[in-house]
Amino acid sequence: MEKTIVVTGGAGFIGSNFIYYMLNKHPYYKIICVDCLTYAGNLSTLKKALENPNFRFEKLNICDYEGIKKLFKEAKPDIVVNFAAESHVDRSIKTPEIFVDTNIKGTQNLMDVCRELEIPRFHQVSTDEVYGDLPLDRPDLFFTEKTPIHASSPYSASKAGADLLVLAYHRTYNFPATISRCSNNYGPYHFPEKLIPLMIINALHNKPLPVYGDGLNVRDWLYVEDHCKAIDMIIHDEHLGEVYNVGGHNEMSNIDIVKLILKKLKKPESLITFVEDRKGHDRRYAIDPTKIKEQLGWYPETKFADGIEKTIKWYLAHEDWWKEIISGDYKNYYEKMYGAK
Ligand code: TDX
Repeated sequence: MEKTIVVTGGAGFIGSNFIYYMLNKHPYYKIICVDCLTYAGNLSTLKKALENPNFRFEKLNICDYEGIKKLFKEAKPDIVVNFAAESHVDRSIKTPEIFVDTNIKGTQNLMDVCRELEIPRFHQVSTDEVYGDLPLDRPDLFFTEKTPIHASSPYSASKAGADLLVLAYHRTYNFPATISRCSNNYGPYHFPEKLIPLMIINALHNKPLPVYGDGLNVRDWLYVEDHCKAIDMIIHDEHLGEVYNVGGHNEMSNIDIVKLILKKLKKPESLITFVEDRKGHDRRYAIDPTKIKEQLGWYPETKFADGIEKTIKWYLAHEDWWKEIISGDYKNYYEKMYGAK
């Protein structure tokens, strides 16, 4: 059956991957991308999608009530998937207010328009960071959907705030929403301020690889396409008010990831530079994905060894994409963040 899906934040990393996934998986669906193209949104990411007659792009901020309402009234989406967010922890430490505006108020605004126009389905893309972190010496502990919210950074607090609003809207107004909380993603179109693309690009330029603190912090990595598959399954399932953790049990320390990237690119480990730690740096994230596996039959398809190989190849083949980015705002940002370290 034909459906219209609005994807907010679709010019960003996970949103754009989701658009390509959906256009391919559901050739009869209409996909509308809403994105205000901040520094992290790049329209060239959607170049191929723009050639597809089932795809349309709208430059709009999710905080713009009138603009969103006008679009939703005209397009009558069946589902709204909210990826739009400020997502970089380090930026949130420097400028928290924009995280509150976009991540919390933007989500509220979208939900209010959806309620008013009785849009049948809303999905909030959240993060495992809302659970805070786990100790390194307790490998037996994982985040489940019942783990208390315990955010560490302004970024994760803003995502947690949005999650609480979504659940409150569901309870109070019977708002037809679901939430997914995924572990760290990697893959094509990952913005070069995040660990994996930053390290690949620095290594290619023989520049120092800045590892925060002791490099022993652990993240649970999932290939972005597996995350897209999980969201596709959730939005096609009729259970509402549910939270699903998404992760592939692939925990790795930052330093091991960095060493692996250097090995794959045949670059020396002497490029590794330990720098001042991130403030409030979460030690370990680890997702228990039992619920989504058992209830929806989701499982991750890409093993980390294959996913990282594909990702590195993608960055090697798409220099144009990331060179354009690092010559712009990103460069100023980079100097501000790392210049003094
Ligand atoms: O230069 C760096 N050096 C470094 O050691 C950068 C950019 C990061 N790191 C470390 C910090 C983290 O321990 O690497 C780890 C990963 O860092 P990020 O890529 O910034 O991701 P993280 O902070 O784990 O948050 C990510 O996962 C959850 C995403 O950026 C979030 O948007 C998502 O919600």
